[in-house]
Amino acid sequence: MFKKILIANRGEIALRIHRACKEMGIATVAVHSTADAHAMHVRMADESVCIGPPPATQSYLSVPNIISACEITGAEAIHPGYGFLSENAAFVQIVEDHGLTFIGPTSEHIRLMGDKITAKETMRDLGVPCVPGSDGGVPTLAAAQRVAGEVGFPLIVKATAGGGGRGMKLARGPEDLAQAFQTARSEAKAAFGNDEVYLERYLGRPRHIEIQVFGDGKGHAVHLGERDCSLQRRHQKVFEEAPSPVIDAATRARIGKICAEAVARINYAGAGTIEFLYEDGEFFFIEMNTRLQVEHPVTEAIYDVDIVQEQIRVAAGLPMSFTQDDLVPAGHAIECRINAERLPQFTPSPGRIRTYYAPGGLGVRMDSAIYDGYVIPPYYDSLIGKLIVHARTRDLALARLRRALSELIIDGVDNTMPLFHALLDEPDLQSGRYDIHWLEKWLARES
Ligand code: MV4
Repeated sequence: MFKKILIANRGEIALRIHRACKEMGIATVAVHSTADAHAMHVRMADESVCIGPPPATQSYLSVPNIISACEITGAEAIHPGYGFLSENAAFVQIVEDHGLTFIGPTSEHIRLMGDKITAKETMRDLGVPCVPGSDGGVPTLAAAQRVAGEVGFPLIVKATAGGGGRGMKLARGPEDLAQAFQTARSEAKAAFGNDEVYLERYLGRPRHIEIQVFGDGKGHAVHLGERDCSLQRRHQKVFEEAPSPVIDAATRARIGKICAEAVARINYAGAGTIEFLYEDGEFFFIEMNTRLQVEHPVTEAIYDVDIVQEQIRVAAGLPMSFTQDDLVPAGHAIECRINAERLPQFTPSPGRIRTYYAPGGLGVRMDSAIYDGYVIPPYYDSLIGKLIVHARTRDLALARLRRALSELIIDGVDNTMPLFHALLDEPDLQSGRYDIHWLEKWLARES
């Protein structure tokens, strides 16, 4: 096992990784920008290294500075968390070239899934159900029109190098296709330096359901069920739950087995998430994420596993600590993302926290790195905490969430707590009847 791990991230996830390391008897190295000198992850870590000025490009994304921090401290492995360098195949290559271990999948798997066309082809060939659409890239408008003739409308044009909602254009009918195709291409070129696009049938009212998978890199893999992440605003998740209100045990076992077998076949290592759109009882693969996800705690709650500790084990060459038969979900978990943002526009609201009080009690988990007097810097994303509740049933989890939210105090900066109080009063949320467009429509009505 590793003796020392460098955590190449900040905020709540840096602290989350530190906690996993400590329970495993592993020393931690925090890295930080000058803006994060007083951050909790820096204070908790066994050692810390300042890696640059506030802009992430010069600190949390600086590969030479992070590699140097490993060499200075003798850290043997790097945990990237989410965002930043977590899905950067070139970084993984450099880490390995320096004799260090990247805690995550291989650079080849990251590259494969980063290209959305090769990801989809790979998944299709492995038996994972995909959205009907073009066979690979669509180079010309004439080719797009041919695909449209086969697949029908509405269609969505997606950038091969995109993902997470970036570089998508909808064509509702034939009259929209030329514009959608050209705009998607030029936006993809500008955003990613790659103008390749592909076409898919547009699903009108799906849910976003993702399957957590975990592989040992040696042909064994398991699934840890699904998360329902349909409640999103501008492609940012807001509220996630597991299990999904619309997935039963038989359906979970069926799609889970397909996903686990797929990642086993490619010798995938570590945690991964296979994203689906789910409509009318059918799953359609859209993307695979090769990182630890923000919302992993809801899966941890119902499966009683520590996903970060498992990532570290597998990166160290140890076998997984469970088999599929060991993984039996219990109860229901919900996560609310608390952002330092001012409603109703979700305007970033950095500044000093005057009072912070974290809720507690049975089935309540607060993942946050804030504290009384902490100053939220303006340079990074606005996530300041995740409130996760777990209870025996969905109704009990909702009641527990309401109770925990009422205990949570964050004074000094505007934040998204009031959104969750309001959402909990909505019958559609209480009944679990929502799709990927529900939240945006509700927000438009409320404001
Ligand atoms: C789609 C779609 C409808 N049909 N693909 C947006 C993020 C990216 N991961 C995939 N996205 C979508 N792909 C087809 N064929 C609708 C969306 C989409 C969406 C997906 C998940 C969660 C929220 C969303 C909000 C708008 C659009």
